[in-house]
Amino acid sequence: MEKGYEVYGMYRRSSVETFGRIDHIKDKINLICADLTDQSSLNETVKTVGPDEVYNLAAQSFVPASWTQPTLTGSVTALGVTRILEAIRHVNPKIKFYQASSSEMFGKVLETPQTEKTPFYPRSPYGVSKVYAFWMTKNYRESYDMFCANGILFNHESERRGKQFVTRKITDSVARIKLGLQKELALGNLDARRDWGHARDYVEAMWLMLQHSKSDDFVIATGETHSVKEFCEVAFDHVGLNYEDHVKTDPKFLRPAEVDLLVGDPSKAKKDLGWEPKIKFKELVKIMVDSDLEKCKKELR
Ligand code: F7E
Repeated sequence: MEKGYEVYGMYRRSSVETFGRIDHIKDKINLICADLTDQSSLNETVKTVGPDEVYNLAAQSFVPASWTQPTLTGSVTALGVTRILEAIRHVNPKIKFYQASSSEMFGKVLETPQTEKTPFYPRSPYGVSKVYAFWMTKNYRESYDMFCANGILFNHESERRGKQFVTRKITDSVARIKLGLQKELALGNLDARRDWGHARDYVEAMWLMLQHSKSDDFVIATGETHSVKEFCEVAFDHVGLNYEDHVKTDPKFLRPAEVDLLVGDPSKAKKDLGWEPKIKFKELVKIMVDSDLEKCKKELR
């Protein structure tokens, strides 16, 4: 919206509305009800809106849920992308398409750092679905001469992240523990390492990809890797607490297969798009903890 776009958002029907995170802008955007598992609703949406650019950020995106609901994950996260591509191809193949590809495609990494040339080795039904969607996006680019870009985005977080994901789970708990609302935080694998950046920076990269002279694939990352344990250290330390006094591990949060280490090399995005991340690890953690402290204080008031 800041860039002057007329924005349309697609949402799934549910018996209870879940627009909490867009309440402040709901009146300024257009919302259309459709579903990635329903081809005709996608065709109608593309026809009705007549967009110049489509950004597909939709998915069943929680990795643990992809083992308990593997075929649903495949239908939404993998085949859903083919359905959007088909809708675009039939309605207007000139529409530019962005696919949210993921660092989870690298899984059990075959080289470090990971680049656009690193082979994929997904480690979950979610990762496998994203690999399928990546290749369909690339194939529509090559087969139909469509503008289809893949952003291979490493973990991107923010104050608005869902509380199931490890970063927000930690920062929300840090705030609650600091304010006396909670005592302990139970986590799974503290040694997993991720390349964590801020979503605000990464969304700018998505837009830049669609303004580029040709569609391509780009790794979007900070180039730094940190463990879940380090995330805890920095987050608890920010409010004057020691994580070792509060964090415990619970096997319930371990995964059937883990992605141990991710770190991306964003050189190509820097060279071709002039993109660089502005917010680094420690700042990201502090932004998230401060925001959760504010939210909890408001709740208490
Ligand atoms: O886990 C470990 C867990 O769930 C990060 C999605 O946006 O980024 C995200 O996928 C790490 C894993 O994100 C807990 O085992 C330890 O190693 O925050 P996460 P993710 O699986 O990396 C990628 C790029 C996407 O594409 C995905 O859609 O943290 N971990 N203890 C834990 N994780 C969770 N969730 N909860 C724990 O208690």
